[in-house]
Amino acid sequence: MKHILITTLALALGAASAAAQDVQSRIIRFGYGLNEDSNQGRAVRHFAEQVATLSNGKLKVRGFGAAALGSDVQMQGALIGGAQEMMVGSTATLVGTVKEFAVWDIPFLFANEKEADPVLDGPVGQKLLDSLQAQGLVGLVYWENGFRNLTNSRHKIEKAEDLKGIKLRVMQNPVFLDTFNAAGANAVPMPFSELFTALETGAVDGQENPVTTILSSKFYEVQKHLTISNHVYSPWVVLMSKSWWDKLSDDEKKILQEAAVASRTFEREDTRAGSVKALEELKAAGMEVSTMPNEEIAKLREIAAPITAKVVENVGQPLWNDVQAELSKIRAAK
Ligand code: KDG
Repeated sequence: MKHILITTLALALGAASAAAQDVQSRIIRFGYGLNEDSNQGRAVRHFAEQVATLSNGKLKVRGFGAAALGSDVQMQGALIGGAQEMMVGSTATLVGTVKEFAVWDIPFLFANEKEADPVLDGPVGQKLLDSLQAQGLVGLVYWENGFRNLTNSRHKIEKAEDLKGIKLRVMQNPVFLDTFNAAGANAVPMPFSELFTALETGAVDGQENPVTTILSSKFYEVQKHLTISNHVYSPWVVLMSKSWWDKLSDDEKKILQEAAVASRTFEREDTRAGSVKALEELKAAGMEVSTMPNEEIAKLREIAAPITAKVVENVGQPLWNDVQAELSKIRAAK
C-alpha cells in the first residue's frame, strides 16, 4: 500500500512540475556520423536521457548514428533549412559557414585537454558558438573528438618525411588539406561517411583521427600502421536548428541547454577513458603502433607554421590574440 502511495505521489509531483513547465511534446532528431557504439553515440544517448528526465518525458530525442541523416555538411544544411533539429559534428566542417572556426584546426594549438577545455568553454569559444546564430545554427556546447593520429596501410610513419606520397584522407577543411600537402602527402578531402570504403578499396592509403574513432569505426580492419602524432585537437560541436530553437519556450531551451552541459561532462570523461582503452585494443587488434619522436613533431610544426599564419590572417589577429591570451593564463596558472 505504502509503495503505491509513494508512486502515486511521485507521479503527481512529476505531473505538477511538468504542468508548471511550459514544455510541449516534441520529437528531436539528433544526427551524428560515428557508429552507435562510439563515444559520440554514447553521449547522444546520455543527452537524450537527460532531456527526457528534465522534461518528464515530453521532449523525446531520437539519435541517428552512422551518418543515417547525412554527412556533417549535409546535416548542417538540414539544420539551417529546418528539416532536422540537432546534430553533433566536427568544427572543421563549419569553416564554410563561419570561417573563424578554422582557429580550432591549427596544428598543435592545444598541448592537452587542460588547455582545450577552458578555452573552448570560455569567452572565446562561446563567442564562436554565438556567431553561428546569424547562419541559422545554435551552438550549444563543445564535445571532445580528441587528439588526432595518423593511420595508413603502406608503411610506418615515424618521420615527417614518411608522409611523402601517402594518399591521406582529410576532413573537408583547407587547414588540413594545406598542412598535409605541405608535408608531402597527397591530401584527399572526403566526408567521414565515405572513409571506411575508401580505405578498404585503397582509394586512399590513410587517414587521421582520434584513437577512439579509429577503434569504433573499425579502421584497424583496413589499416596496418598507427602513428601517435597528436597533431591537432579536434572539438565536436552540438548544433541545433535556429529556426526550430526560436519556436521553443524558455523552459524548453533551459532543459536542452542544461542537458547539453551535462552531456559535455559525460562525453569528455567517456572519451578520455575510452582513449586509453582504445590504444590497447588497437594494438591487440594487430595494428603496428609507433609514436612520432619530438624532433619529428618539431619538423611538422615548422611545416605547419606558414599555414597557421594564413589561418590567423583569415580569422583575424584579434581572435588569435584572444586565444593566445586565454592559453597564456592557463599556462601561467600551472
Ligand atoms: O561525422 C563524423 C564527424 O563528426 C567527426 O568524426 C569528424 O573527425 C572527423 C572526421 O575525420 O571527419
